[in-house]
Amino acid sequence: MGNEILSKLRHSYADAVLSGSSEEASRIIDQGLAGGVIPSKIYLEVLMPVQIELGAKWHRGEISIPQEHIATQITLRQMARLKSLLKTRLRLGLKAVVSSVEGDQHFIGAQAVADFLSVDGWEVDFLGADVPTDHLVPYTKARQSHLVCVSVSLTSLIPVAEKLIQELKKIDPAPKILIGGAAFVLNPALAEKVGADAYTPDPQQAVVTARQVCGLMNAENQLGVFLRKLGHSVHEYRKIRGFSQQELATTSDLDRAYISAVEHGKQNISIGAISKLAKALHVSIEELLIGAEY
Ligand code: B12
Repeated sequence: MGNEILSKLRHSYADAVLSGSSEEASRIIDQGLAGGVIPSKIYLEVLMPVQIELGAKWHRGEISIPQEHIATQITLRQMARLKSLLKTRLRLGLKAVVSSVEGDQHFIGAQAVADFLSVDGWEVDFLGADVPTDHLVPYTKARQSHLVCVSVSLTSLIPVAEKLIQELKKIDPAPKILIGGAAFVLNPALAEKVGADAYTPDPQQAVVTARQVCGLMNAENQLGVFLRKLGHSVHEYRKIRGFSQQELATTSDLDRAYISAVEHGKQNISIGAISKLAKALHVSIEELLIGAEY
């Protein structure tokens, strides 16, 4: 039943964008949403395949360039709209650069990856199509990005992607590299050859793989990240309240050295101690913890 709805949506959405009707396209997406199809499913299983089919029609000479361009613009607006309906997760405190390789004009797939990473809590710089290697590398370095997602649609540009990855790996500390795009869809083994840390065929898998390659799924690392954020939160609230570490220690009945270790993210703090700190800082435990996530 779910597949039937999606298939109907794909057909009517394709007709709408091919006739150049933005209003009709919007109405069909509304229909899907009203029928209970979740926005990420419409994004990935309606907009993406229709975009690929549309482009294929253009490549086969079945539709004109203006028709393809209008349809693409309509879909880009719907992508933005559906993205805004997806609930953004807590921020991860990690940065990602998403870009098409130099010489590649295709950028819709990269846009989709950027959208899904952003919804998953990454701070994303989406650079779009055809970004020169000798600009992309210094940019990534200056931004201290943890991840670079490279989109390659043209097989002829695989050597360019390989060179780009070599240059990105020279950055200290080197970002993790995720690769994807039409050039690899038929031959995923090529992705390993270019030296990327991982390849995934679609944006939904990309967000999981991005977390894996950046070590976020590692329990010990997660605890370390959480403790650093909690320490930052305690530090911020202490400053707002105008307390010294000693004053906070006295009010919360904890040791000053303990407070210092908490603020530096070095203390595997107990819930009891979090409760004492929250009380002394006149915030709820939730506020202290939510503060820790941002
Ligand atoms: C539309 C289109 C164009 C448009 C692009 C406009 C635009 N705004 O992007 C225009 C007209 C510019 C174009 C031009 C050309 N194109 Co073209 N194009 C397409 C087409 C039909 C659709 C591309 C698209 O938008 N797909 C929609 C997105 C959503 O799909 P996607 O890019 O595959 O992305 C998905 C995944 O791959 C993944 N993904 C993408 N990037 C990344 C990155 C990461 C990190 C991850 C994890 C995942 C990921 O996520 C997406 C969603 O699932 C494809 C066919 C196809 N099957 O894709 C050909 C295609 C890519 N084009 C092709 C060719 C040959 C060309 C031209 C050389 C044609 C020509 N002779 O001029 C030029 C090259 C221009 C250039 N220098 O880049 C070939 C490439 C063949 C190859 N393997 O080398 C393809 C595959 C068509 C074909 N079967 O021959 N094209």
